Amino acid sequence: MEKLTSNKSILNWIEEKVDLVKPDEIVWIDGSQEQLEALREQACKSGEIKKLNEEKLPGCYIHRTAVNDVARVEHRTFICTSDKEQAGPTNNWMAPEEGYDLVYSIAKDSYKGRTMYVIPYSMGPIGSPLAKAGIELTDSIYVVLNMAIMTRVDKKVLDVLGDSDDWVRGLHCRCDIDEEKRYICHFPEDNTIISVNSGYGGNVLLGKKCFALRIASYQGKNEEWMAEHMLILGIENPRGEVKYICAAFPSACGKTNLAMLIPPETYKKKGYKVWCVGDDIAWIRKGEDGRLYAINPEYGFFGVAPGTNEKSNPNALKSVRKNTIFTNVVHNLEDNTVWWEGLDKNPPQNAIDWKGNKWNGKESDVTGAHPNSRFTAPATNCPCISDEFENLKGVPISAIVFGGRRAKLAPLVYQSKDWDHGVFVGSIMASETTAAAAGAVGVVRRDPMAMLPFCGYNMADYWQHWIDIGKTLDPDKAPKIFNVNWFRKDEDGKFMWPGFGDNLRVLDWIIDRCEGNVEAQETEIGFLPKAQDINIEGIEDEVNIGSLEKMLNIDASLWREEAKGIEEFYSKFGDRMPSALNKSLKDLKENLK
Ligand code: OXD
Ligand code: MN
Repeated sequence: MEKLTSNKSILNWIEEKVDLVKPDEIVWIDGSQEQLEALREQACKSGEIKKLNEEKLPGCYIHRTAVNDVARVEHRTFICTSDKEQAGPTNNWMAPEEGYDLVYSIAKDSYKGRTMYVIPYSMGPIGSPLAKAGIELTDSIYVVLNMAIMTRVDKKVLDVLGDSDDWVRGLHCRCDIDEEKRYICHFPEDNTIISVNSGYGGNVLLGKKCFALRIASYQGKNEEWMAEHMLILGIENPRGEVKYICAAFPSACGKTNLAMLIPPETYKKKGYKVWCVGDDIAWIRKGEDGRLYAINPEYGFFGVAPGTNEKSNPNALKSVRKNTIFTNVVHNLEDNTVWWEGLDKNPPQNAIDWKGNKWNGKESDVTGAHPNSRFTAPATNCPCISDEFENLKGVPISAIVFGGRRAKLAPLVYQSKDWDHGVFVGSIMASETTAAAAGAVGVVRRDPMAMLPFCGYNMADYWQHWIDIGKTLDPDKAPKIFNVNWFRKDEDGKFMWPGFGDNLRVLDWIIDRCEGNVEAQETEIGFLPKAQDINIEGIEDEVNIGSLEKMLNIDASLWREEAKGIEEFYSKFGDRMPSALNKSLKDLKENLK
């Protein structure tokens, strides 16, 4: 087949990999609908995917992964840098030579009898100065079809790249889906990712976590930009002005829901709108005017299906009605559609569960969909996708928001004192575990900037990079940094804040702070709202000034305990800890005395 480029660095690299894995055939993916349609047909014939009801779910397909291959495998994910310290205490490390030897020995000859698909793709709008190119080699049509939704797969990527060798190399080999030989290895010094023995999204859609976070965070450090695990949303006020917020949350905190939030009635009536630019990843860089600009490097949503419903996220439901791939959800045989726990109260009676077994929703005592079952949907399907989604310059960021799930500790919202203190607030992010994850409930897990599994280098150096970026910004133009906690509980263990669309009320205060429109009170941990400044019009039966005051209360003894936990966490990083963060911790302890 015709090669789509004459770029030597690409052709040489592919030739080397062909020699290694020995495919029967090589197919270049040009991103055309005809080619993708032919691949869908082929995958339907082989049973890799199944076509769903064309009337109800046009262009949609369902796929099941192997039962041992349903999530990212952090314990088998490696950062392979020459110096172990570069990967830091929070990453698994291997020396590059050892990493290559290991994955190459597994990948060797593994494409025999198979086809190699060459996928040229762009993370970010093609031609944007913030975008980056990648090539993924894969032996899975499922990966090709998902990449074509999640990234911009197009021959144009190669035309724009020309002869440059600034592109990320990705090799994916399904091999035998052997858990014991599953490795996701990153070689940041060579812009390379190699993934073997998996067919599950986060391990094999190499543009997403592997490139757009792990490799990109490393690139960003060297090129003065930032790759962050953040949603991007725009809030339009009744005057038609839109302010953009980037927000980072650990898993199980409703990030995709927040990214597509529907304003409460009172806000809607006044003319407020919320626009989604991205639900998972933001690439952020200083623009010519000195402000920080963000793009969403992705082109689709790879969202968790269970729990997605008309109340939690109506816009996500609308996004998955066409041209979507569902993975590990229930296949409803009654009308050839899909279902998952938490969609509605009507589980199908005649269905196939995520493991491929017959399943009857009323009688089965096992869940039908895997808790980490997913939809892969084009971002442009989303009813509230921002007009700026394809803007080559990105959107200017007014605020950065960090969050976590804390029953008693963190107030509903607080603002950091300045940029460096904001970096501290991000670095101490933590979440209490829920029943959704294996292990004990309520255990505090530190997840700085929600980047713990995604930072491609030493986390202490990453914090220093944040501080260094701050130094390049005029304080008037730097985004203000906040922390939110939607999950504060009362004495009876009940959530005090209604959450979902009502979270806009908190974002509203945040934007007011950014605009200098509202006063705040200075406390031990930062600036807090006065209870009366959070707009509760329309939810007075759920929230009142008294309960708001409780949600904004700071329990100094709990915070003193927290400071100990932070100190312990920081101690893992030794002398690499940025002095600005040590200082913020010292100040916090002083304030709490
Ligand atoms: C994701 C994750 O899949 O953060 O987005 O795990
Ligand atoms: Mn994520």
